Amino acid sequence: MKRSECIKALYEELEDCLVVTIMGACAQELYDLGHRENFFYLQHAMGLASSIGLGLALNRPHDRVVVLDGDGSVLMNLGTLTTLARYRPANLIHIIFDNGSLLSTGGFASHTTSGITDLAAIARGAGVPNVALTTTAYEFMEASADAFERNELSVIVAKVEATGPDHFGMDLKLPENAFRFERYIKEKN
Ligand SMILES: Cc1ncc(C[n+]2csc(CCOP(=O)(O)OP(=O)(O)O)c2C)c(N)n1
Repeated sequence: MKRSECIKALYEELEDCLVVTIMGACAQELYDLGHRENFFYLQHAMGLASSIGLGLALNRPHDRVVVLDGDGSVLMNLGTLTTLARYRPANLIHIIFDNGSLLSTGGFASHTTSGITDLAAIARGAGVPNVALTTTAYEFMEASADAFERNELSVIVAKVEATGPDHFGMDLKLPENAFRFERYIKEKN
């Protein structure tokens, strides 16, 4: 399964959500589908997309927050799963695209490569109430639909190929994206 296919399948569902992505390939794939003001592409701060998602979810309990993350990023901030589980925001869906690789910086192997580290098991052990491990596009769609229907903190680990876009470049720098994202949230209600 490819991450780009998963993001494409989610794209309509993301319309009214607050969406935070990691940098690099994941951000580019979402951006290439068409930027929306409710998308925030976290640059530089590897590992902290889920922490920003948690802050948003706790402060905006009536908004659905979706975090698009990577295995390397989650491994860099592994405590995030325990913090999510402790505060348990029902409006947060944390999707981890596990390609076993630090793809955006050259494709180095991560700890999940060859099944060494099981992020879904870690999420369960951390106490996340709804965890799904998906390896096919069908499973991913089922798990996402289920997570969007629930009113419960969800982590979906999607095992994807270590492939990304053939180009990088977004006409939206971090400060502008941040200002516009903040404005979107303020104007929402
Ligand atoms: C603290 C920190 N270390 C390293 C980097 C450089 N860096 C940017 S993206 C990335 C890889 C991210 O890997 P992953 O989360 O698995 O996503 P993928 O690129 O595979 O989609 C790295 C190492 C960074 N931005 N910040």
